Amino acid sequence: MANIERSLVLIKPDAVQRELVGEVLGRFEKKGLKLVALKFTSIDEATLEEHYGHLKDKPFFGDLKKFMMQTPVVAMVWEGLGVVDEVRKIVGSTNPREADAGTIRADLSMNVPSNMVHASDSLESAAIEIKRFFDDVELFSYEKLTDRFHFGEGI
Ligand code: IDP
Ligand code: MG
Repeated sequence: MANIERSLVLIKPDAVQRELVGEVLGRFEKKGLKLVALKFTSIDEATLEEHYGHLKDKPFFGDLKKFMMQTPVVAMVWEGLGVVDEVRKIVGSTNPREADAGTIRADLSMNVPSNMVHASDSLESAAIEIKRFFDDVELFSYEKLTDRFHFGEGI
């Protein structure tokens, strides 16, 4: 089927601390995206330096790494039509105070780096990020009864 994509999402330590894991996960689930991988895992510094390599020269990089290592994170892969953009829409802009109401970041957070979630920003980065957090055997392909509503012709 055309345009079926996968995206990596991390539920960050602020959401874990604030007991909002279920709330965040539920927003993706309710949208009709398909969960294809899920784990609770801690991220080491070397992985963060890769994952946030584009920010390594920023003055907040040290704080960002410290924040991301405060607790384990929930790592997930979601699948769906145009899912990379859909997930970014549900997540909202990086700065929660500039994010649109209705997004996870606008509704549930106020600050950076503690903005609840990471989401892949392109198909290319999604492919790299999924490999960073999951082995092939941890990614599942399966049929769901709702696939006919959310995938393909939609009937
Ligand atoms: P994104 O998460 O929306 O893709 P990026 O620019 O890739 O945004 O930044 C990655 C993460 O780094 C953000 O989600 C946020 O947690 C943190 N971050 C971004 N800008 C700042 C900042 O100005 N101060 C502190 N943390 C920041
Ligand atoms: Mg980013």
